[in-house]
Amino acid sequence: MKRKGTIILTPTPDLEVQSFLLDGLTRILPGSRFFAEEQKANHLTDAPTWVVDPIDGTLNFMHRRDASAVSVALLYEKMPRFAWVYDPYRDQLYHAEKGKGAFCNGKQIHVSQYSFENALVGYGTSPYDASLAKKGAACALAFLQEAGDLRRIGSAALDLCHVAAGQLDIYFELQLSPWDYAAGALLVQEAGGVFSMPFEEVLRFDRPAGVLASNSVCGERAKQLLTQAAGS
Ligand code: LIP
Repeated sequence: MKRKGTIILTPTPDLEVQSFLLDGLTRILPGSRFFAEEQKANHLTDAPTWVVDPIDGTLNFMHRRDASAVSVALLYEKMPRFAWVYDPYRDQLYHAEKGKGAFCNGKQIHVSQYSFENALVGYGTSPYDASLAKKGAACALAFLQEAGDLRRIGSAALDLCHVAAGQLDIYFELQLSPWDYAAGALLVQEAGGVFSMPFEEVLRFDRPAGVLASNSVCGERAKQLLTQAAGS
C-alpha cells in the first residue's frame, strides 16, 4: 500500500490486475517467482522472476487520465530477458527480448537521433518521496534550461516506451521502484538506447534507484547534467 498525504494509493483494480497476472504468469512458467508492486515481501534471486507493475501511473488511473500501463518483465539471474508494457488507452503492446530488438504492436522501434540541445525530456517527480521534490525540480529546471523541452506523463513505464520508440529523447527520475522500470529498461536497450543508474555502481533491479534513459546521442551530456543538478 502506498500513501501520499491521506490518499491511499492502492486502488482495488491494482490488486485485481496483479492477481490476474500472477495467476496467468504462474501457469506460463510454473515455479517462477514474483517481484510485484502490490506484494508485501519481494526478494530478487537468480531464479526466473516476473517483475510486475499491475497499473503503472496509479495517480493518472485514479483521476481518469489516459496515461497508465501494465508493465511486466521476466528476469533471469537478476537481469531483464523479456519485457512487455501494454498501453490500454492506445491498444499498444511494447515488447522486447534480450538481443532480439524492441517492438510496438509487432513493428520494430528505435530510439531517436536528436541532439541534446533539441531533446524532448521526460521526467518523473518521485511523488511518493517528498524529500526528493526540490532536488527533482532542480533537475527538471536544469534540463529545461539546457535541452529542448520537458514532458511529465506520470507513468515511468510509458515514458521508457516512448524513449524506445523515439518519441522522447531522454527520461529521468531520481527514485523509481524496479516494477516501474524493469521492462522499460530492456525496451530502451533493445531499441538502441542507453539505460543507466547514475547514482548506483551497477544496474540493479532489486530495489528502488534513480534512473536515466536516453537515445544514443544524448546519453553522456544527460548523465553529466543530471548528476550535477542532483548535487552528487
Ligand atoms: C509511478 C511511476 C511514475 C512516478 C511515480 C510512480 P505507480 O508508478 O510510473 O513515473 O513518478 O512515482 O512510481 O506508483 O503509479 O505505479
